[in-house]
Amino acid sequence: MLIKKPTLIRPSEITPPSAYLNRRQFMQGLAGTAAFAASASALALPAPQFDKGLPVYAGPDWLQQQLRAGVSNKALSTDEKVAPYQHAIRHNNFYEFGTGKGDPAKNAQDFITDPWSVEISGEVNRPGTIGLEDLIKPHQLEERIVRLRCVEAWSMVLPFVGVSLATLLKQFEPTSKAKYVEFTTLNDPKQMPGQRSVFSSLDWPYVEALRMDEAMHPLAFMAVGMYGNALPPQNGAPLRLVLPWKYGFKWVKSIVGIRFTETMPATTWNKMAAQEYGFFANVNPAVSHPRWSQATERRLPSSLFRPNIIDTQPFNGYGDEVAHLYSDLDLKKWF
Ligand SMILES: Nc1nc2c(c(=O)[nH]1)N[C@H]1C(S)=C(S)[C@@H](COP(=O)(O)O)O[C@H]1N2
Ligand SMILES: [Mo]
Repeated sequence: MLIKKPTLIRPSEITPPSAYLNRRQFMQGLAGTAAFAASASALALPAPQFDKGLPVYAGPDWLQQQLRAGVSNKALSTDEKVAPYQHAIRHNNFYEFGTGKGDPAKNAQDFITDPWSVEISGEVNRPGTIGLEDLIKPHQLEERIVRLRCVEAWSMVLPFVGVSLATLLKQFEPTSKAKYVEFTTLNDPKQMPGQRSVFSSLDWPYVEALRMDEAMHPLAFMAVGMYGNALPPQNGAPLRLVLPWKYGFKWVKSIVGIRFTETMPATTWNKMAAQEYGFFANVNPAVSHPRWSQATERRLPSSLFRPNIIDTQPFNGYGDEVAHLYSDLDLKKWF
């Protein structure tokens, strides 16, 4: 059973990014960092600090204070080895900033994430626009170390900091008509080169959604931080979903809209290719993508000599927690 009573840890126990790097990775990181550090130094707000040559994102003052005041527990966390920080911030999917894995780290550094607000709408008693600080400040921050399994068959273990999604959503008082909740990424072609690209096959803004019972599940999480600090822009600053039992494409980044609906919303990847990307997108080794198997995954970091291929688990290994949500669904049909 993953669900334990949370305990508080002292701020001094928050793990700084450097502690996630072993010495060898640190040396490799430095060797490859000069060019990256140079490009990241011409920054808009918030300016990253550098921790052993890697950019660390402080975020706004209120968030930094909240992070230092203490982050709770390791409840719902895996004890697997966390990906080295430099991999987490340089291997990204964030098509708004380009389709290459290294594009977001290059193109998102000037992305303005403060001030930020989120519009709450639809089947809800308390709609309106709420500033990020007002959304997050009332809640105790929590660290969750989770597996991210991309539909492209790679995975990473990442340490997020944030708040349970249920806690955030309940305060808006969804009505009894709210059966789904939809999350929308910022639409800003001026800042997001991928949204200007004529080659883009995706419709903007990026939208994904959950059934209400999925959104209210204790594993569903809203992150504002990573590796003990604010979220880097390439990882979806300042606010992104963490849904450990679902393929990464459901983990919407840089959220500006939360809408409660009675009917199933149209979602970005499903609209692009419904036969390849289902609405539910639960990790499932038994249902292949039409163009590749989902039975195994490449756990990052990996290399030619150490490919690090592991078996993919149903619901990404979180079946004990979430399988009951889908007991009446044929998962081959509702993939
Ligand atoms: N807005 C937006 N959110 C997104 C994506 C995207 O392209 N745009 N890519 C998704 C995919 S496919 C994955 S695997 C994860 C990757 O998260 P990471 O870059 O923090 O590892 O973000 C998801 N969230
Ligand atoms: Mo993905």
